[in-house]
Parts: sequence; structure tokens; C-alpha cells
Amino acid sequence: MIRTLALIIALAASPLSRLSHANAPQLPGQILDITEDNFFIRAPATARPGLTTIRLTSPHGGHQFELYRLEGGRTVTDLVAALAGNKSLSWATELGGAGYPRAGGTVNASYILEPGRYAIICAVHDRKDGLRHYQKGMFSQFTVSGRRVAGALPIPDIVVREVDYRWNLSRQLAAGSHVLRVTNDGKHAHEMKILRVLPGHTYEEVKAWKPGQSRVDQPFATITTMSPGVSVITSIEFERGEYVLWCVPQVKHGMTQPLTIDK
Ligand SMILES: [Cu+2]
Repeated sequence: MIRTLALIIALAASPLSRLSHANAPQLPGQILDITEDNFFIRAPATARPGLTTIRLTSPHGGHQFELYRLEGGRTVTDLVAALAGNKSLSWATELGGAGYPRAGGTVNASYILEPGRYAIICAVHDRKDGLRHYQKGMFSQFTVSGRRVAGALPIPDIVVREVDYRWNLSRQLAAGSHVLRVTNDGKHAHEMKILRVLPGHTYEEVKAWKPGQSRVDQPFATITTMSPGVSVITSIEFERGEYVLWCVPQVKHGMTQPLTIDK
């Protein structure tokens, strides 16, 4: 009994439980928990229509999810083939997603789902073999049907507009829980990777970092690459600190910027 009690107290005080608690803002609607690792997606096969949050756990990091709505009897296999072949997707609607949670944490995106079929893919590009993770098995699909989950999408308190080539935030971010709506208002695909600058390091060092050097930043959360016109809503708990916004597809155009949260 005493030993059990001691274990419960130890677990409650462990850094991991503090981290997951600190990283768990109230999420809207039904929660679809998905897990991603090399190279699979574990996700539910069914969901109810209405207000939904997809929450990603990635035990070793390095993955993300993007949601697509599929029409006309198409499946996620059709989607993966079309994306890999750069084919047009008149039967699929891109709905955005999130990825690269910090160690021990999660990332999420909220949606209103309608009855029908949806696909989840990880589109991370593997530099070693040139393949996208969805070409290595990281895809899943689910069917939406049944009784509707009530509720509307949360009202964002931070609106982020992605343009060519920067992010415009509607106001200064402070520490705490935020609902962000990120919209690609540019003419090109954009991503919003949020990296945490490690203590003692700077934005300039993050920009100058080369593979093989020891890290000067770590993943915090990412809003995945979206086509122009696509929007996504995500809930993020920020802490004070130095961050960097980074767009992998457009970094060649200098699309990085510092983000300081000092209150
Ligand atoms: Cu992946």
C-alpha cells in the first residue's frame, strides 16, 4: 500500500507527467488520438461528424499529419499514388495538419468533419532516399458517420497569415494557451515550423546551423506545409523563451524569423 502510494507520488512528480500536463490545453470536440513512428500511423478507423481535434503523439519525433477529405469513392491509396506522381487532386480536399511535437508532448489540429471518408498522411521528405513518408507506409483512412458532435471551431486569439515570404501574427504572443488559426495567404506552399532555441543559443546560430553540428534548437510544434488558401486551427501552450519560425519549402527565399515570448 505504502509502496503503491510512493509510486503514485513519484509518477505525479516526474518531469514527464508535468510536461504532458503543461502541454495539454483543453482541446475542442471529439479527440482522435493518432500515433506515428518509423514508418506507420496508428489511427482510429471511424469517427463521428462534427467538431473534432486530431492529436498526434510521435514517440521519437520526426513526423507530422495532414488531413484530406476524399470524394467519389477514392481511397488513401489513390491519394498517396496521386501525390507521389504530382497528379491533380479534384477529388481530394487538403485540410492542413500539425507535426513535430516537442519531446514528450503532442500537437493537434481541429476540424469540423462531415460524413464521408478522410485520409491522414505524413508527408515528411526523407533526404536519405528522397521518399515522402507516405511512400513508406505512413498513411491511414477513416470513415465519418453517426451522431454529430456539437460545437463550433474555437475562435482563434492569434491569427497567422503566411505570405511570400514571412508570417504575420495578429498580435504579440504571450506565454500560456493559445488558439492559432494559420492561413496560407501567399502564392506558394508554406509551412510554419516552430523551433525552440536552446538556452544559451541565438536565432543567428539556428540560421547558421549545419548538419553534423550539435543542435542549437529543438522541435516545439509545426503547422504543416499548406497550399495557398488552406487554413488550419491548432491549440498550443507556449512558454517564455526564444523561438524560430522556419518554412522548409521556402527557406531558400529567406523564410525564417525570430519569435520571442517574454511575458
Ligand atoms: Cu513521418
